[in-house]
Amino acid sequence: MSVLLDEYTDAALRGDRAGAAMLATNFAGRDESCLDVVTQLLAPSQRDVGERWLRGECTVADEHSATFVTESVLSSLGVGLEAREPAGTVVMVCAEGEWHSLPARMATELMIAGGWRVIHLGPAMPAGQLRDYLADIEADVVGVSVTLASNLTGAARTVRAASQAGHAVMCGGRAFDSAGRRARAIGAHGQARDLTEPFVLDEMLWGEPLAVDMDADWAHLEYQRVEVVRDALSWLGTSDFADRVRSASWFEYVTAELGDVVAVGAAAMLCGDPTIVVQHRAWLEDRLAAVGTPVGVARDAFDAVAAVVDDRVPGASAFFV
Ligand code: B12
Repeated sequence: MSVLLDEYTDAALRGDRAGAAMLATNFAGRDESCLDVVTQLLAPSQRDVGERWLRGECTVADEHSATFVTESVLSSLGVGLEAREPAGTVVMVCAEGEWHSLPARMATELMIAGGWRVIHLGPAMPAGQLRDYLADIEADVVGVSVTLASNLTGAARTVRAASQAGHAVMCGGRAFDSAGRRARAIGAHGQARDLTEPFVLDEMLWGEPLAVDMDADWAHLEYQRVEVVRDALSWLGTSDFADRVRSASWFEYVTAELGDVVAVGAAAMLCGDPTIVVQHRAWLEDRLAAVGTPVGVARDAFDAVAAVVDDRVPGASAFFV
């Protein structure tokens, strides 16, 4: 299997759609539901692409290329297999700010394979527009996909919009923890378990959702993200950081990374889950090491935010240590 997976991933990365499609078709064989080909080939392949990018072995352009190929393969497998009498209707959407749409696409195909009708709304849907749309829609559940933990705050707005429109909300995606702590904290009614088995909605819902305070410190921090990044940059300017990060492109990069650090901090505050920051820091260190960034940049970024953030949101620094 791992040979086939490598062959498929290599084909996807070089944009060889025909080659990848052939490998997927061979793999699918008589599995008309496409469940296995998604969970055992396409999803692992995309995760592998992510690991290769993380190690600096492929570029963002390669990621886009692989995504195009795998999206094409996914469509060719699923179209025409919709149930005549669906088990129910799911509206699938990516959280506000979430541009990773392929995970939601895969989940959609898996649910369709399980006999559900799915209305798929795609990436980064603004919460207000979603609420208006859902007000006129009949569905059994709204599925919200979140890949980056930094988008959990946007997801809280998405979940609220769907709830206000009268729908139950089920979350899914790699931003969530297996215990469901983060999904509960953003006000969801439930969280998807593994989709390797047919989708059974009742098993994924857990009753009354939590009321989320949308005007709490996490929201204040999120709204002041630009200001916190600016303060952090001037704090870094007073250290020897500027000497170590010499070129303008590094400066741009650090600015973007600082924005992400603030965003994961806001997500950690929202969910009451410091592991969000810990995981992001470990990931950032791995990525910086792989691309040869000056040692200590990740530590500097966290130290800078921790040093300045309390001036804007008192007590927030506790989430950045
Ligand atoms: C392709 C890709 C991209 C594409 C996205 C294209 C697209 N249309 O989706 C592009 C190039 C745009 C991209 C951009 C970025 N990406 Co990216 N990306 C990926 C990659 C390689 C694959 C994503 C994918 O297709 N996953 C498909 C499957 C594997 O996802 P899954 O979450 O397991 O989904 C399954 C279940 O969770 C479930 N599910 C998912 N959602 C839902 C919802 C419901 C309701 C239900 C029931 C189930 C369900 O069903 C799915 C199928 O089983 C991932 C690696 C990874 N491990 O996912 C990185 C990854 C997510 N990206 C990453 C990063 C850092 C980025 C960038 C910040 C930098 C970059 N690489 O360019 C930008 C940010 C863009 C932005 N502004 O948001 C990191 C995130 C790390 C972190 N800190 O969390 C990852 C993990 C790569 C890595 N290993 O470091 N990316």
